[in-house]
Amino acid sequence: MRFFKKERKLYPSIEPFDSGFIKKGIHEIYYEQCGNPKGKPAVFLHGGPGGGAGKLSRRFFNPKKYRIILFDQRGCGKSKPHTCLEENTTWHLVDDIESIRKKLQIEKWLVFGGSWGSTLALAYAQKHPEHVSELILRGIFMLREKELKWFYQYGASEIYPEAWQGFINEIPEEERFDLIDAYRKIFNSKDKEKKLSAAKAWSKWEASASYINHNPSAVKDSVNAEFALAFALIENHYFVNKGFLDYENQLLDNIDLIRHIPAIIIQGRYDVVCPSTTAYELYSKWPEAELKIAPFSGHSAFEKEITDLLVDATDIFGKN
Ligand code: STX
Repeated sequence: MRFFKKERKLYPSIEPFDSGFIKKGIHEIYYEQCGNPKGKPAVFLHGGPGGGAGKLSRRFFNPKKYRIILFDQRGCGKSKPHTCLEENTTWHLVDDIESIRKKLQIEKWLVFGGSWGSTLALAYAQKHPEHVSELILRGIFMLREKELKWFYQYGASEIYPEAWQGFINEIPEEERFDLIDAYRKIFNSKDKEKKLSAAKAWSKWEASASYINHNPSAVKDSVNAEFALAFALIENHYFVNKGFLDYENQLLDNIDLIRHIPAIIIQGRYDVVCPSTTAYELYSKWPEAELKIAPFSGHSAFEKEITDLLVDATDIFGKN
């Protein structure tokens, strides 16, 4: 037992030692490498989908120990074309991860993913278990009907009523019985102004509910037009299509394919975006994994305890 636990911060800011684009059909996927070129390979899978990796994500890993690979998933961040939904499915992303791995001549890597990044990590690991050395998963999301309904229809609405009001204000009352679909109609329309205002509302709702301590700067960043359009349109596209999974419980049912891979699951007790039940259901089918519940945290990777546990986890696996 450690009584005086040292507070852990992110590792210092770093710049990539290599970056580029991989061309796949109509898409160009931006990737970068940071840290130690001879270090232990780790790939960072960002959230959303549509959130982009961003600079802070480089800092969960000790740059002296890790060769850190980050990329922006199709249609978001620096990847091109921006907000493109064609040829944009979970399985395209899984294939992109393999393309990056092969291009960089990596045999096995640690896979790190939070929120939608955890969904994608599970999908990738189950498809290519032989290339995954360890898994660090945070704020577990398995894209099942009950998870989508909780956050976009009824549930989280009861906890953040004022932010929820902003989310539903975009939608006429008679269409509110299916909000994901109502947003889909707007995002597929030609009304650019309405599309942008809906995208901002969609993005702001998620940012508002992601922190147990209200985080005004995260909420402000979430309504940046370029970010909000990619985030909202891509998330909505994946959710309307149920994550392009063959069936609802696919990621849970296939867990035996990856149970041999060392894994740490990190979950905020008060995660309102991806409630703890999902992490617990995953752990129940995967008892070899280590489940760490942060008792005073919400969803974001930047909740203090969560950052701490994530950096701890990369340090633990960095010793291997
Ligand atoms: N989507 C949850 C998710 O993956 C349902 C997510 N939430 N916020 C993010 O990702 C960003 C931090 C990337 C904005």
